[in-house]
Amino acid sequence: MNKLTTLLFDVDGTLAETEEIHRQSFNRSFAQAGLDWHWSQSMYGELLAVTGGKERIRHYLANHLPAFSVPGDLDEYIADLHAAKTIIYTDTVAAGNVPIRPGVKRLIDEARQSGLRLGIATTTTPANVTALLQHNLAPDAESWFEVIAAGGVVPAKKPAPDIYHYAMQAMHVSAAECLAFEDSENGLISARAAGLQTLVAISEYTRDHNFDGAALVLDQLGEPGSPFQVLSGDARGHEMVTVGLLQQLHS
Ligand code: XBP
Ligand code: MG
Repeated sequence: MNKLTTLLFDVDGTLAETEEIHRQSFNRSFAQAGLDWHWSQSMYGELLAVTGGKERIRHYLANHLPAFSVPGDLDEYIADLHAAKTIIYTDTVAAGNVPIRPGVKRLIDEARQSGLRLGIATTTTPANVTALLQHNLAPDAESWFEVIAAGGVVPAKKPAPDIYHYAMQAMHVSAAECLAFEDSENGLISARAAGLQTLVAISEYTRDHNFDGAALVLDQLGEPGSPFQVLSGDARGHEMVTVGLLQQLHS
């Protein structure tokens, strides 16, 4: 029986409720570019089915604005818009007002103290991860993670398993000794396809996602005095996600 040695974390929706900040950053970048595009929360909830900001803009153009004539090269146009969005996003997050989700810091501290190894596997742009970790978790938080696998380092984004394979290869670990943390259906599919047992904590934009195959589905990771709610699976009598619960889940 493989011992649990490694925890792999998604970022958006898992470490913090960042998708709403992404949505607002997209809209501000559109306005900045003189475009009258606007992604409402319900529209954004639908567009989240496409992972990756550039891919999401491309999908929006193809499916919602087929008549829009792009000035010049489409790839360049999307990349420029996305680069502007990323600056707006990282500036917003670097202000340090993005609360890390309940239980995340507590669990990461406990995991580090108990010698578990940590990695990140996310679709979002690396600069976004740096801004979130440094300004909202701890100035040295990036160093807590042996690998930060993010964005375009792999050919295919979630729900493809590539980013999780990349993270495990970089850490020289097998899926059997890992446990993944996700918030979305695409993320769960990606982790499962990489052979990973996965704990889901639903987020603002993923309440109605399908989480079949998750080891445990919760509303949050829980804090002392603020127990999690089990949405599916067996939490073995625990009220917050601890290393002890993870080891029980893993075995
Ligand atoms: C979620 C995503 C990302 C973000 C936007 O990432 O799909 O694309 O929505 O970030 P995660 P970018 O895997 O962490 O849940 O614009 O940088 O792509
Ligand atoms: Mg996510």
